[in-house]
Formats: sequence, structure tokens, C-alpha cells
Amino acid sequence: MSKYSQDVIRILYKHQSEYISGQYIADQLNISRAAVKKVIDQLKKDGCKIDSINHKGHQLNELPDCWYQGIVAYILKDSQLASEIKVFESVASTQTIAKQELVGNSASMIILSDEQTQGRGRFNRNWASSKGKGLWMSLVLRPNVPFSMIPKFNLFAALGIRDAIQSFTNDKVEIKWPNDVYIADKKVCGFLTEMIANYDSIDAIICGIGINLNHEDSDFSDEIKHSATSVGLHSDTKINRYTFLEALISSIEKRYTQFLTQPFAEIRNEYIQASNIWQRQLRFTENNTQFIGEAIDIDRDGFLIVKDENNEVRRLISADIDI
Ligand code: BT5
Repeated sequence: MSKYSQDVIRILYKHQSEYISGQYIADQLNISRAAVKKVIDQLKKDGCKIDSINHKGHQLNELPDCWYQGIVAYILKDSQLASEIKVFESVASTQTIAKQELVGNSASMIILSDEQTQGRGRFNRNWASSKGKGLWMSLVLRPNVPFSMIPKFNLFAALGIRDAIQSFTNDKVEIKWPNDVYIADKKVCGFLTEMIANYDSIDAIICGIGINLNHEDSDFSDEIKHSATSVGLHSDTKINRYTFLEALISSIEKRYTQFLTQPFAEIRNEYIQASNIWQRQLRFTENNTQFIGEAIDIDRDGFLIVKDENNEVRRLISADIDI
């Protein structure tokens, strides 16, 4: 990729509604028109839909199906959530990259990849992250809070992710406490929160978020095709990954500010209403033991209150739930 491709794509994105001349781009970047043409030809080869007309200029017709640092940085330029953005074509896991990148760097970060070859869920389970289909992201945040606040962070993050997905579909988007987001009883998103802690305080929260955006049913493996869905399968149009990212970062930012300033009790009702675990028999796995029960409440601190098959009431901070 040319040194200037991120700049050229950023300028094309910024002027998306109009044709802009090669000369204009050349002047902005202080390079020759021939150099601009070379970059644009390469962007086209890479799959960017750019329309070029003699004496009129170039126009970006459609946003590409891959991440461009230049566009991501432009879209998120006003966001306070992260000060550094890193995009990749393919990585093993954005969580692993995040952990490498934060060493000796105190910045907050957004790490995105078109594909993950070893995407992982909780307890090292596999997370399917096929190329160009979804949003595979790790968010590195630097709140000055004790590590006992991590479960509370999860609750706010879940609502932020739910809000963003809901703005792309008319079907109800629901939270499956504590780490999943569902549409029509199928998983559309899983996220996990890890941390780097220093004595009692958190050095970094690393929130890994996987959202299926434009998968067809046939894109899911046999293992998950009965339990997984995508936002696109619940929308009339293809999900534009850049528009989606913008909405996601904005709603997470809003919930992150709430997390830092408000108790869970403030969002408890909203969270309960958004949850899909009520009035059904569920199988819980907690520390390798399983039991059947029914969720009856989420308390003021975000613990799930469950009545098990022996009518015993349990208070869970985290668990795996099979719906
Ligand atoms: C999660 O784990 O749901 C958390 C997933 C987090 C993924 C993100 S992507 C960016 C960042 N980088 C990473 O490497 N990870 C994070 P868990 O609750 O353990 O769920 C895993 C289970 O979900 C698997 O065992 C499958 O049954 C199912 N699954 C795997 N891939 C899926 C997908 N794409 N869509 C729906 N379900 C999936």
C-alpha cells in the first residue's frame, strides 16, 4: 500500500458527495498529480469503488469492505474514547495485538482487523471472525478505577453495544447477561473484558468486541449456524461497516461516561428491559458446575439473582448461560 493511500482515501471520503480533482488532492498532500493517479489506481485494484471522470475528478462511490486507517481516523476524529487507532488486514486476535501495543504506551486505543485467524471468546473458546464480514475490535481504555469495577464496566458496555446494533434493525436486540447480544434468540455479538492491573488499580481495560455484520446464514460454520445471526440478516440493506463503527463508538462512549460517573442502579431498569433471560428455564455453568434455574432479577450491583431447581436463591457475578 502506498504511503499516501490513507491520505487519499480520507480526502475522497471527506468529499464523498462530489467529484474532486486530482490536482486538488495533489495540492492537499503536496505531491504530483501523477502520484495521486497511481494511488487511486491502486485503491481501485484493492477493491475501492472510485469513479473517475476526465476533467471532473474522482468520487468514492461506496465505502470499501475493508478497514482503511484514513477513513476510520476521520470518522472518529471527534471521539474522546480512544486517542490511537490501529487497523489491520489480518491478525491472530485483536486482543493479543492490544496487549502488545499497550506495553510502554499509556494511550487509549481502538484496534480493528478485517479478519482474525485465532479470534477467541471467553475461556479460550473459538470466535469465528471471517474476513470482511464483521466488526472485530479491541478497545483499550484507561479508567482510573479499582479492578472490582470490571463487572460494572461489562454491564454498561453491553448496553452501549445493544444500543448501536438496535439502531440498525427494527427487530428487538437483547442482552444475554453478562457478555452476549442476541437478536431473535441468536447470538449477534459476543464481547469479553480483560484487564491489566497494577496493585488495586486498573492499568488498562481491554474490551474485545465481535459483531457479525454482513454474514449470510451460509457464512456460519455447522457448529454455530443454528445459534448465530448477523445484523444484516435483520436489516433490509447491507450494513456499512464505517457507519456502524461510528454508531458503536458513539454509544459506547456515552455508556463509558455513565460508567465512570453513575452507579449501575441508574441503568438497572433499562438493562433489565433489554435482557432476554426472563421467564425461561436456563442452564447455568458457574466455575465448572452446572445447574438449571430461572433468572429472577438483577440487583443494584449488577449481580444476577437466580432461583435454582431446588428453589435455592443464588447471586451470580458471572456465569455461562444456555438459553
Ligand atoms: C464471546 O465469548 O462471546 C466473546 C467473543 C469476543 C470476540 C472478540 S472479536 C475481537 C476480540 N478479539 C478476540 O480474539 N476476541 C474478541 P464466549 O461467550 O466464550 O462465546 C464463544 C462461543 O460463541 C463459541 O464457543 C461459539 O459457540 C460461539 N461463536 C463463535 N463465533 C461466533 C460468531 N461469530 N457468532 C456467534 N457465535 C459465535
